[in-house]
Amino acid sequence: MSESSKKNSKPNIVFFFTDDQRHDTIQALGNDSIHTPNIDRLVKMGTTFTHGHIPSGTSAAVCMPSRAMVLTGRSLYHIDGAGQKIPEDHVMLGSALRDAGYQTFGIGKWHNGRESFNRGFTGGKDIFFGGMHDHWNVPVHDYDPDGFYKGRAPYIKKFFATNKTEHRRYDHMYQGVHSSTFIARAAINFISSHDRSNDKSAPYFMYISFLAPHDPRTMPKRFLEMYDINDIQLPPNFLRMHPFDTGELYIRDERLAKHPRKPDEVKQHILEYYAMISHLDYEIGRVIDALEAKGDLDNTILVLAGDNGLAVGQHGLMGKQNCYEHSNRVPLLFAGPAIPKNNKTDAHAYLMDIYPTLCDLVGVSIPDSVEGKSLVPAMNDDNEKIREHVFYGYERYIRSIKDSRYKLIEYVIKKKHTKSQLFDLKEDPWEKNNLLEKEGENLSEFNEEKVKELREVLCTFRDEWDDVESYWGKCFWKGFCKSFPEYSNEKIRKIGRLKTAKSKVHLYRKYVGTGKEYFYSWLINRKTSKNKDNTYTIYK
Ligand SMILES: [Ca+2]
Repeated sequence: MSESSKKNSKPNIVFFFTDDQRHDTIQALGNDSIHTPNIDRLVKMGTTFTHGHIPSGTSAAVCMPSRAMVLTGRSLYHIDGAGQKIPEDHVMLGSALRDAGYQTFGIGKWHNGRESFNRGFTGGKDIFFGGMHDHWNVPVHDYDPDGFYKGRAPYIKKFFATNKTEHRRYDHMYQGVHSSTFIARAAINFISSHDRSNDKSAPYFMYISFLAPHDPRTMPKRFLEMYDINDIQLPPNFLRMHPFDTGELYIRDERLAKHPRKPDEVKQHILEYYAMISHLDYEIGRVIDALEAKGDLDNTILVLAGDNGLAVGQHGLMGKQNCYEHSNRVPLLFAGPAIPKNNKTDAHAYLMDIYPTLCDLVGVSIPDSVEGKSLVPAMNDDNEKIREHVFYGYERYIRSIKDSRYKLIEYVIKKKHTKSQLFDLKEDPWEKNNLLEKEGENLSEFNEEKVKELREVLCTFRDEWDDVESYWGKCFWKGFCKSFPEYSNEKIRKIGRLKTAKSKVHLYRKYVGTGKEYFYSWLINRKTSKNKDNTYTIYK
């Protein structure tokens, strides 16, 4: 067999990556209120990881570290900063597949720095560099083989406040075409033009990164009309206000609905969220149909994953800046050759496992820089749980750990440990009853032991994942160990004042949503000094 025909025998890979889609927004997985016939089809075609997770995130823009973990297969504190860019020694999924003979093609949202895009992809279309946008006017780029993406075009950023036309970096825009539609269209065009019968033509890895269902929640009207507000139920853990400070109660996402939350307003948000997912589902269906029409479906591995969850009214929250299950569990499913059909597993998966899983499935060696684990053993064996515990860390405020049944969440606000929550997820999957609160000072022996056990495991993750090496970890663990010195170690005792970094974080938070936040969040991990004119000198 010649080298080229050997390469050609590998299956294609099509990766659907959705933005802010919670794990339970798929009808085939038990949500009767939502219409997702095409994702349901994927569920039947393959194996669903009902417990796919992100380990929360180091930025309020949780998407950014989450995507960096997917693209590099690395854990939360081993990506660069909060994932604003991807260093060259973190071999990206696209690069690994490209080196193994794949044609790699990227479409849609890219949240991890312009310079890394071409390291992963040999081609692409309609690339959006950024976090979120009005879905009907998305500034996008054609693929630039030189990787500069220099195109500039007129853009009115503040259309309420000024008639001034600015310029920003993009080269075209499909006014009035929804992001999910033009992203699916680019994928379909790629599929129909790709010819694998040609000897020079390789199998492809297509990364289809949607901007939906991230807000602003808009979609073609017919998808909105699928839903009746009277059929929408409030979640069982709906609260008008979150009962205590999480550190992020008033961040942008939390201001999408009024405080205190009103049931009718929350129901409307849920309806629009579902309608947007139904539209996304329709567009995913068009791509699957195109694969089928081309005769590629039987020789293609399909992946669907969401980059983070979303509260939408649960626990009195709207966003994803917390460590509850709704914000950190995501859809994760695989279909294709050698993947068991109509199969579900509750193995503890992270999104960083997708990378080694795909390598494993197509026989490509996993680069040393990858930390995730192949999920293939769990596809074929119900007893294989991949990992015993799942760790979550949100910014500098929250750390959490769960085993197959219990979950502990710890909060450090304003440098002090303020709260512990222990949930029995088997009896209380909606995380409503804090077992520690119910008992007050008189903890049952079991719960006392459980907290102790989970704290020990949390500290193991802290040390193995190098949480304390990050600015966020320094803040959290310094505060936590002030209350619980028994969990301190040499590194934590050595942490000095975090004053300089704090002022940078303050600036970061001040600029959230303006585009400058990425600069400040990048700055946080750099050794800098502040000058008199409020600029920074950066030493490395
Ligand atoms: Ca997201």
